[in-house]
Amino acid sequence: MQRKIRVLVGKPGLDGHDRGAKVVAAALRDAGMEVIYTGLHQTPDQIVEAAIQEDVDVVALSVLSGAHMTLFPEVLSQMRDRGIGDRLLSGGGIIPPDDMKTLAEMGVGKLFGPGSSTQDIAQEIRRWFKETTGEEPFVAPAPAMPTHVPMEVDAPAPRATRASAAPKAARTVTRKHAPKRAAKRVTKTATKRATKKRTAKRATARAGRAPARKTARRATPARKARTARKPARRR
Ligand code: B12
Repeated sequence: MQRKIRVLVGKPGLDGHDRGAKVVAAALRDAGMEVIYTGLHQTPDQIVEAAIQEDVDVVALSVLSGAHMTLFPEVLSQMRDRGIGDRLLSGGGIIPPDDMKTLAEMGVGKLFGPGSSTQDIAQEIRRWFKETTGEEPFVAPAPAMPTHVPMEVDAPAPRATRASAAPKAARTVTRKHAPKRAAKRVTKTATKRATKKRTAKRATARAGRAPARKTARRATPARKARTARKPARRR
């Protein structure tokens, strides 16, 4: 019968880089393993205690702080002292190849650096499990293909005239944004018009004339008299 491999993902020390640990923990869970994540800032003692309590097959540490040459040997030593030295101690993080070699000679399993494939990590854990226990590990079936196409969410809003030509999914997503865009366009045009008017007014004011009027003034008798009294402009 197939059994789920139990893995404890631990973050020892003051290292706050937890992205890698979370990515690996999620990937191993998706691959069909039982994963326990300790969370940040655990001591080697706490990690080994949790490994015993949870009866895990694998203790996997994530170390990006540079303290791997202290933390891995410490956890390994405690695992041996407390009767779980037959389990796999593995992990990853910022660990130079030379240090990986030294740790392997001490008895630490394969370690994974930045850019490692999570499939390779899962495969290595399964390989170790099969080889050590002789049991067949449970492997989760491959996930189904996604049914939605997220690309369409960012598709530009179709023009009103071309709306019917746009693919259906894109139309549904963008329609709710269309009024906003239209409002923006209106505001833009109004602002442009107002700026144009203001510029024209300033230009005429600078030239010393009154701004041109759209409608001609009615020639009232009083106005006629005023115009007649005005002296002719000198050149
Ligand atoms: C993102 C990042 C941060 C983020 C962390 C966000 C977070 N919540 O994780 C922030 C901005 C907070 C940060 C802060 C710091 N950072 Co930083 N950071 C990085 C950066 C750019 C990427 C790390 C990352 O998330 N990668 C993506 C994940 C998915 O990849 P990963 O962690 O490497 O994991 C993969 C493998 O390593 C491995 N793996 C990792 N864990 C595990 C666990 C198991 C069980 C297994 C099997 C495999 C495995 O498999 C993973 C998948 O491929 C690296 C540079 C780099 N290119 O790696 C620097 C880096 C890690 N940071 C560094 C430093 C120095 C710091 C600071 C000390 C800077 C400072 N002076 O403040 C602080 C420390 C903060 C702290 N409290 O610890 C140094 C570490 C140097 C070292 N150890 O020798 C690095 C290498 C940058 C550099 N080149 O100098 N950092």
